[in-house]
Amino acid sequence: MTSPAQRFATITDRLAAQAIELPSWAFGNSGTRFRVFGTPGTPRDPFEKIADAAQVHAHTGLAPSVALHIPWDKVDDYGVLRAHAEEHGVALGTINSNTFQDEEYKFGSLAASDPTARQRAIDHHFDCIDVMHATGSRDLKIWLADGTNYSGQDDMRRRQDNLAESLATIYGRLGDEHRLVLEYKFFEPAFYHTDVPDWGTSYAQVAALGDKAMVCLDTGHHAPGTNIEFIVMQLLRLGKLGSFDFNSRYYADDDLIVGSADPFQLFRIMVEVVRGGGLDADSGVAFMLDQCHNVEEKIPGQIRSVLNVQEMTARALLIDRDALDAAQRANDVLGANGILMDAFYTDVRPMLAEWRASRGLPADPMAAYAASGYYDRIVAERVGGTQAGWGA
Ligand code: AOS
Ligand code: ZN
Ligand code: ZN
Repeated sequence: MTSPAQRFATITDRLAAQAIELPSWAFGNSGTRFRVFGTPGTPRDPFEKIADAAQVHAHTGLAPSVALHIPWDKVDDYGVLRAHAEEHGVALGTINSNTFQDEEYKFGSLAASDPTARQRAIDHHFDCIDVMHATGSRDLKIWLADGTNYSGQDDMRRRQDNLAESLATIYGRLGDEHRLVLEYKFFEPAFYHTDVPDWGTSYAQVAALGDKAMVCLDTGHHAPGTNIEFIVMQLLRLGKLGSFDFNSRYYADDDLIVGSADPFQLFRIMVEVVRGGGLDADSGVAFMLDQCHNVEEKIPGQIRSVLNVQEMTARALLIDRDALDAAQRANDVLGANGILMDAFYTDVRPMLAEWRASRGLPADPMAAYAASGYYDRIVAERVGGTQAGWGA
């Protein structure tokens, strides 16, 4: 029987390879439909958002890239933004499109019945692909607000066909090095039907496109009680899990700190990621956060999230796989469950702290950030921060 510390020593190589992408919009002000609260020191432009994201990476070694959202992160020269990111020790990552804020998209975008709205949305994605060439990004992430509020409002079948055609047009424009990831969400802003409501629809749409099209799984986009880890397993099994949008929820699409509402669910998801090879270098799975920090400080909010992902990854890696496999094959119900729970209940925090310090990182990234003086500096320097985007 090996000790937890001995077992931990066997997983550090895999932990060292972990990379979690941060969303630029997490650093801007955000809120609910009731109120957007301002936060002192909020970035005023994409350059400052990237500088803040780089703080998360500097303190954790876990977040080497930043996802952009177009047009919230629109700049004149993306080459300059890319160089700025590199100077700060991070890369530009996924490009998120936006077809939900313009008047023209009132009745939908890529799935809309109106050909003018569809063409506008396709053209926007062409612009995003141009941005990807300049930023060196691999992934174009598409989340659609398309849907209807009332039965009979529009023809669901026609909209699905429109969507397939629009996506094929965008797919044809991708560079060889690019991928398209299609995110699903079961409701909101549409309340009767959504054009990409579930992983099956996303899978059907991307499977029709080709190898460079994958599914994006946002952990907050499922009905309560959904077994998300089953979906993770299935998409990995099918070779179509392109990316995660990690966040946490109690009710709907709450976009809270990852693992805050249900750390055990995050553990179960990471168990299936490990089981399905999603952590392997060649898996291609992008681990992104999709969060908004409404009342809490944003940089520590992101630090807490990436640490939570790291912690649950470590626990998932600690599972005694051989013993679990033997127990499962023997139909040892409680034995198998006990092996999983032993890993979940292993407190890896002291081991992670020690390991971080051994790599020249702060043992306690939250405390190190708080002591760094960065927050006071940005509060003094920045006045009039921008909003993350909703309603902007
Ligand atoms: C929306 O609910 C989705 O989660 C998208 O990923 C969206 O583009 C992102 O939250 C940025 O606002
Ligand atoms: Zn998302
Ligand atoms: Zn969402």
